Amino acid sequence: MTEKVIIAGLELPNQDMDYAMQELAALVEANNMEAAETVIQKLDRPNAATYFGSGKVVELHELGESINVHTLVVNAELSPSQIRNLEKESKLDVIDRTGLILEIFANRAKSREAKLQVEIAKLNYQMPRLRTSSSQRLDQQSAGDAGGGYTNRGAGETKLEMNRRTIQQRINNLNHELKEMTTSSAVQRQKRDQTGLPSVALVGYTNAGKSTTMNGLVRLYGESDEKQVFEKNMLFATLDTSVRKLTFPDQKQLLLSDTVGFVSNLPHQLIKAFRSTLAEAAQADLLVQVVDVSDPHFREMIQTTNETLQEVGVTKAPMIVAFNKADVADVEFPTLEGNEEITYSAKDKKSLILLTNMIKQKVFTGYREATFLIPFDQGQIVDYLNQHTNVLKTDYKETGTEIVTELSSDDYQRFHKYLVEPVED
Ligand SMILES: Nc1nc2c(ncn2[C@@H]2O[C@H](COP(=O)(O)OP(=O)(O)OP(=O)(O)O)[C@@H](O)[C@H]2O)c(=O)[nH]1
Ligand SMILES: [Mg+2]
Repeated sequence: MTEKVIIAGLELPNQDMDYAMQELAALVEANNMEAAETVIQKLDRPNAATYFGSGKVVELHELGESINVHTLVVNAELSPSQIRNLEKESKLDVIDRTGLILEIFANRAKSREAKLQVEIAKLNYQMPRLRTSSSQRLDQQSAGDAGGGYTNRGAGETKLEMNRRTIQQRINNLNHELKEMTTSSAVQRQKRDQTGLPSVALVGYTNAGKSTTMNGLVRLYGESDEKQVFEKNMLFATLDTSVRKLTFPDQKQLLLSDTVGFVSNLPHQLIKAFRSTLAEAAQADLLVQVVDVSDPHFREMIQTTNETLQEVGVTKAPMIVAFNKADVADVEFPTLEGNEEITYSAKDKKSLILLTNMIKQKVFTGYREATFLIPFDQGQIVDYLNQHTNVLKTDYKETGTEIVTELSSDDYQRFHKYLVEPVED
């Protein structure tokens, strides 16, 4: 059964509260809970002790009693003492926005790498929130995670200190393990780089349609045994980066990766933890920012995505902005705006082909047509050209096989000595 909760936020000056609370409700849903009531308080600044003003706290308590709800989700990151005070006075379990997102990530993480990253983020969040009294939600959870080494039963300050040390030690160990893993994935990345294939990363706000776009492209150009990635109408469906190889009819190939989605105010602990995974995106030759153009707030989402990319250090890669879900946005599609923007639907084949052409134009630069004469005893070169380049014509001459083909400048250099009428660079 999904747990019913109350969601609450402060309307501070200059805030689009409807949007913020809608998004919080979607996050709550992504954590298998349901927002039964929404409470908003207008204030100039948060109350230092309880975040909400005292009248509102009483109201929250009464509301909880009357609808029999025991959990309050707050649309901000609260200080440890604010959570403590608010819990005490509202008699509700309090989850702040950061804690909520961390819980979602913890439930979704599948790969060892994602699990490690989420656990480090969670421990970093919990550390200042450890306390000696009461058995609160977070203490219970952390006890489970770390093998029960630090439940708090009011044993006093020394126990608390010890718990902090245990957690710090665990964070260090996990970081170490993660670093080793990242090193090996960096090695893998290097291996892929050596294949010389360009890489393209799908990035963007959560639920924009990155995975659907990836699956559509893989269906068209992927290897036949390539698995589909998980796509679903919920926030943070994807936590692990997946990479797929695409091969186009002209034999050109590239590596496409699907990445974790972003959300406004993504907890800094998570950004830090996911930095290494997202570094994958930083290595890409091209970013495709997928945007849900059917969402009235798509402009804010683009802004958040750009800011988050900056935060994780992805600043230099060229980017295409791909306005997705045009089929439900009442706009014409597929259409191009210059060679930097496309309006499309990830569920429409014509759209995907247009997007592909756009991507290809950006990443396959330096390709040229050339004619080679390959001696008959160099059959392996003929095989290579047939498999990896866009062969336009083959003729059998007395001295060898003549091949007219379109190929990358690397391959061009490689087979330079077999060129017929070599062209000066
Ligand atoms: N109508 C319509 N729905 C789409 C389109 N593209 C994706 N969707 C739906 O949007 C929802 C989210 O799609 P995903 O591909 O999982 O989104 P994502 O960007 O990978 O999301 P995260 O992994 O959570 O970051 C799914 O229900 C998709 O079926 C589209 O072009 N049109
Ligand atoms: Mg996804």
